[in-house]
Amino acid sequence: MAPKKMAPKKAGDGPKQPPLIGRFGTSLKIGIVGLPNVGKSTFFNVLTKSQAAAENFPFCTIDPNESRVPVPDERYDFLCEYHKPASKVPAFLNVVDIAGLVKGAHAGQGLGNAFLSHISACDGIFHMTRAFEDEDIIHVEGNVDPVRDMEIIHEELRLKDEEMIGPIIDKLEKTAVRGGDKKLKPEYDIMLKIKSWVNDEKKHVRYFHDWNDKEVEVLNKYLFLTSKPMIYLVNLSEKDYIRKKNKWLVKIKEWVDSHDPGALVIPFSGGLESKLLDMSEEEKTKYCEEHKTQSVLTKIIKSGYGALQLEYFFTAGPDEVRAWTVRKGTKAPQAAGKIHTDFEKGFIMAEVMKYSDFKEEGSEGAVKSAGKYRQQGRNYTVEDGDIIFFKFNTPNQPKKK
Ligand SMILES: Nc1nc2c(ncn2[C@@H]2O[C@H](COP(=O)(O)OP(=O)(O)OP(=O)(O)O)[C@@H](O)[C@H]2O)c(=O)[nH]1
Ligand SMILES: [Mg+2]
Repeated sequence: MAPKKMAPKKAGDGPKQPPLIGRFGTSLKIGIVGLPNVGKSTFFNVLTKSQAAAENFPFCTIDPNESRVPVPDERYDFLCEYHKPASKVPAFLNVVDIAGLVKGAHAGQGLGNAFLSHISACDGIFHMTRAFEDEDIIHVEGNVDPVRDMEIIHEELRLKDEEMIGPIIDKLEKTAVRGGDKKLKPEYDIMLKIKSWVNDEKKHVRYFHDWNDKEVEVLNKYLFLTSKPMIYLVNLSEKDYIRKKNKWLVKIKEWVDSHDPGALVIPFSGGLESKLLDMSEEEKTKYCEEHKTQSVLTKIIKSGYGALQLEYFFTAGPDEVRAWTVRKGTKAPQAAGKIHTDFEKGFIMAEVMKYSDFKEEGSEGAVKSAGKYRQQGRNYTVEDGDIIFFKFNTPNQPKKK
């Protein structure tokens, strides 16, 4: 059967995505960054325990500071409910708990350089800031002021980049300007632009959304701290979280809008989330109804995953329901390659059902009769939530997956 040619569907007409700066690959991680004592470890523990307890996945704790958190997804739940498969594998977000950064960290204060190298190993940042008052919990800066705190963190990361940029330019100058290696001249010019942006304008790399492809290539080579996507988590007291009121919220939002346009700000309460975790499902529901509130963990996990520019497709059947993580914009053969390299090498076609069609029609057969089961070729760009069955050739026996 010849694969039908389909025009790839446009991936939504939403606001323009910032350029994809960062490591390639799909085993990316997001680090929790902030001043000491803002609630990072509390949040990390909540993340780790909540999901691990619910599904009992093995190997969720990678080391004491790193864990794989399953990404909650109704579509995945529905597919598991439908197929009742022997094996279930959701998508995971890798989260790293990083020790608190203090002012002067870029210059080595408070073990600063070690912390900064932990951030460097991450691909995205949950920037946690404290907006809860509690006299028993010491604040390194003496009082609660999340805007000042965000400035401290931003500045430490920027200064670290500044420190990196100098030697890169010196080295390029030696070879591309004074030396004979003219090939490196474009990189040198781009580095000058990055330098003027970061060192002179004192902005984060991420702030600028219009880096062109050549510039992104250079940025991907150096992976500056300020190019990593950030999501701002505002840790509120339970009371403030429930009443959705806190004197800092508007100021934080304004600050983020002017220093990191487009970034998400998510208010949450570490206190409430830990409390909910210790309750049974029933108690939790009752408590949330009584207080007209709900946990925001799902939103945080999904946003973190999205910030890394990851998405997943499903393979689903009675043996296994599984979410496969790919970079946004991945083509069908490369997506197949996530499952097995043979799938990519011998790629014939992808048979694709949209999740919404599956849900609506009620079965694979019904999707087929409705003409919504599509055969896609090599140029098909996989979309989040696609349910895919790959057909492929191998020199050996073709194996079904
Ligand atoms: N009142 C209140 N206390 C909190 C909240 N979240 C964390 N704490 C307390 O704040 C203290 C520090 O919390 P951690 O989660 O260890 O803070 P951290 O950001 O990991 O600190 P470092 O690892 O030292 O950078 C602990 O005593 C927590 O119990 C919260 O939402 N409300
Ligand atoms: Mg901690």
